[in-house]
Amino acid sequence: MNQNLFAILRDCFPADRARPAIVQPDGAEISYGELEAAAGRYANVLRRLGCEPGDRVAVQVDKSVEAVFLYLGCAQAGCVYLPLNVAYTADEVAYFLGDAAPTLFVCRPEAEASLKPVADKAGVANLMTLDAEGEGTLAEAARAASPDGEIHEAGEDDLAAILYTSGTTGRSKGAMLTHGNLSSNAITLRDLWGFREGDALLHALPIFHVHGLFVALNTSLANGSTIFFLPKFDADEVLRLMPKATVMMGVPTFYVRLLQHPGFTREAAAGMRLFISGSAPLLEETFREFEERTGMRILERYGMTEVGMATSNPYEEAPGRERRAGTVGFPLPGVEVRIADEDGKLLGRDEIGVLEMRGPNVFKGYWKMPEKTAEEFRDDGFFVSGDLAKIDADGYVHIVGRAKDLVISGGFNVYPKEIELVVDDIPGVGESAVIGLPHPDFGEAVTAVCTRAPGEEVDEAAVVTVCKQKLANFKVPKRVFFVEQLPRNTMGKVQKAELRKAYEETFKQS
Ligand code: MLC
Ligand code: AMP
Repeated sequence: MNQNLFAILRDCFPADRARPAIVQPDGAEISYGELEAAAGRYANVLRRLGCEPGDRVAVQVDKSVEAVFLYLGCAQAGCVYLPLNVAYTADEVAYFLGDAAPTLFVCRPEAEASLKPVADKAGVANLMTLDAEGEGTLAEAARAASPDGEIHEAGEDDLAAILYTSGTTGRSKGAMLTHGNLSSNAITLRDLWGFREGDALLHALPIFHVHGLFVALNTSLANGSTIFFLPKFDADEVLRLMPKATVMMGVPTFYVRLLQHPGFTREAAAGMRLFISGSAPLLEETFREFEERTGMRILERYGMTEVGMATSNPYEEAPGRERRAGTVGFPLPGVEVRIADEDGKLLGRDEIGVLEMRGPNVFKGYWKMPEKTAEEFRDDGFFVSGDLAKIDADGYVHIVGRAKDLVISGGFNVYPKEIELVVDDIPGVGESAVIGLPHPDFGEAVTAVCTRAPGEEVDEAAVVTVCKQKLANFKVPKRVFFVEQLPRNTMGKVQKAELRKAYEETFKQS
């Protein structure tokens, strides 16, 4: 059987292809038949451009239904989809294109002039455009293409996507995800979360990361559900569409913002059967306030780029198996998780160590980084997540911290090392330490603490200005503090915990 992700999803589409697959904010509908035909057109355009199975297709575009067609067309043609956050700057994109060597790069029309030299330098053969309205040279070519064509015969282990994830060294790694990784996760989540006839997903996440692209889209498509597709999260828009939907997936910031909205009432949520949260820790107070307001418990799950989804609180609640605040639930069916110390020694109940995982969801390795890949896998195939966790007596997994130096802001990962390298380079800065501080909206806010080089007068505004030029906006420090000296331990290592403590009140609400 063809293990191509598109073939597997297509087998799950409703027999009645007139049913709506995607509904746009203005109510315009794309039926499952149209979705299938559009994926075929995009697959044919890719083939015509010389994209062979296994070739990378890098995509940095705004969220649009055409971007979904392109994603599905890519799978159909056996190409490797490589989505990039639209916030990434030309410097950042240059690295991804150079590393992944795509055959095609699709960008926003307004970015074409600045990215053309970047693409040329990386040796990318084709540059095409797609805008937020779904127009551009790629869309034009797709309209002229035939919808018919083969679905490339793929094995489970063949690559379907590469998603870059920053590293603690400051250098991004391309996580290679296979057709089998993506399809197995989609089917498992569809079944676990009780997807059913009549379900409609409220989709307000970006589609360049695991959460919005794979968890939200693939799971819904694997159920033949309707997707209400919003360009971004906007509480008013989400509330306008909520009566038509049954399921929502979001990062904790979505739920914090909904709870701040006076229109988010029990009645507003009455037609919904499930709210799912992930990508960052959901505060217990958000979980409780949500339950008080709506009578429903948010279902928190845990995952990461390299493994897709790995654990989930239960959908069907039963005594002793309810959705518990502050936990990420149980391993998904078919996924094994365990807690080990740094040397790989297994730890017992309630002991805190690093979470390790194994299963059909676990990625194939980092693109062109065999050594890095080997470092992060145990000999028996378990992937070492870098998240600190424990498993309690009832079997619930708790994420209690991170062994990796990572900040998660509004669901986006920021590796301090990457920001420190940029800040340290700014004339006048001596050295810097980047930390995450508690933030009421984003969960954590990126903050830089710096020293000045002797006799220099560099200030916060100067640091922010340079960061804005070089880094995606969500990575730019929300505050920059200057100190005489960074606190260090006897080994000379900067004591970030001490800095976090010293500045912990910075973003607290009054
Ligand atoms: C935007 N900004 C952010 C930010 N998003 N800053 C820090 N953290 C963020 N996440 C910047 C903006 O550029 C702007 O800066 C300023 O902050 C205020 O912007 P805003 O209007 O409030 O932001 P908004 O557009 O509303 O976006 C916030 C958000 C968005 C939370 C809705 O960031 C979002 O959709 N996040 C979801 C991330 C996600 O999908 N993660 C999944 C990763 S997958 P300025 O300077 O321009 O004013 C994964 C695996 C798993 O982790 O388990 O799921
Ligand atoms: P990413 O690399 O962008 O896929 O982010 C994955 C990281 O997000 C994980 O390694 C965790 O640190 C974090 N994460 C995802 N879901 C949760 C959750 N429910 N609770 C706590 N952390 C989470």
